[in-house]
Amino acid sequence: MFYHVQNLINPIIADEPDPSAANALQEGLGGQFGEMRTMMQYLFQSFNFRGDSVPYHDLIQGIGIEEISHVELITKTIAALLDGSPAYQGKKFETPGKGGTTPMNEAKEQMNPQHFIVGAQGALPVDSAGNPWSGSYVHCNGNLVLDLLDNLVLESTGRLQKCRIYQMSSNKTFRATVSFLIARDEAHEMAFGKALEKLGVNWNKLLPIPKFDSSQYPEVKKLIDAGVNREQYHFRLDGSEMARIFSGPAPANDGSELTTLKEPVESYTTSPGAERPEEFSPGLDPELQELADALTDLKEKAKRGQKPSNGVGKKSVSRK
Ligand code: MN3
Repeated sequence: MFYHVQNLINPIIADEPDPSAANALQEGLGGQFGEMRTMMQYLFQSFNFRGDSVPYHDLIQGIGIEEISHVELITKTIAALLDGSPAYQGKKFETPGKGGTTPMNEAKEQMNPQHFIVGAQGALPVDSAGNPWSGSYVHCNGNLVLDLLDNLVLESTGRLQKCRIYQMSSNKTFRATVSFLIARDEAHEMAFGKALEKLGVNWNKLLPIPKFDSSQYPEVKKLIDAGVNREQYHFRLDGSEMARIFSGPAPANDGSELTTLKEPVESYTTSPGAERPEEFSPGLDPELQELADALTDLKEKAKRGQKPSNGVGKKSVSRK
């Protein structure tokens, strides 16, 4: 079973809305090599795991759990890039719409109008061409060696695609998330590479693990310098054997070392999106809002000048 903390694994940096960048990022979420696949692939492999090779199980499942946080991060990043974009009057979208009879005029010009018609300015479980995510992307072969090889290809291809996506926009919201995911993909390449190394693969004599030098991207370099691409979290409260694999020299053969940690050193607060009246979202009229507020102690405590408690979901129905 699983628990969660209502924090993000990496901060979302504020910048202007950029719906085209949001759409490019959909490939990293719902594409064939995106975060939804890595999450489902590693979770299915760990849930179907056979035999008693606990360190391999713990490695695959620990990474699978991290991938849930990546799906969360990239989803919220896409939403942040979309949020408010139809009414945005900054330098990129100087078109009519704001305050007129067509407040969502800009939406129909975007790469994927479903972001506005279906998703209320939020992320969708689709790729950058709008194809729905498919369970057939998930490879769970029931064979440890084959699964590890498949996972290494998945992480390498995912990182390659994100290195391409990085170059599509200089938007800070976009680049912060893409850069973090690039650094973490590299850690996961090391994890599956190391697991295969423990089963006898000698990367020096076989093939190098694919190298796409992302250290040329300043945001990625900062993370690499901090060692983010050489650590892995196991998230297991009852003791993990992941460190029996993820430790010692990295299979990149660059002199770096791998470190297993219980969880990421830092996590970052997140807040729900603003209301979007043009999307009828969340769509609570005053009567319904009152009922929703009755479930929270926010307004009551605000009246009494007390700090509201930190309950998850409470903020989402509050109005100032
Ligand atoms: Mn990932």
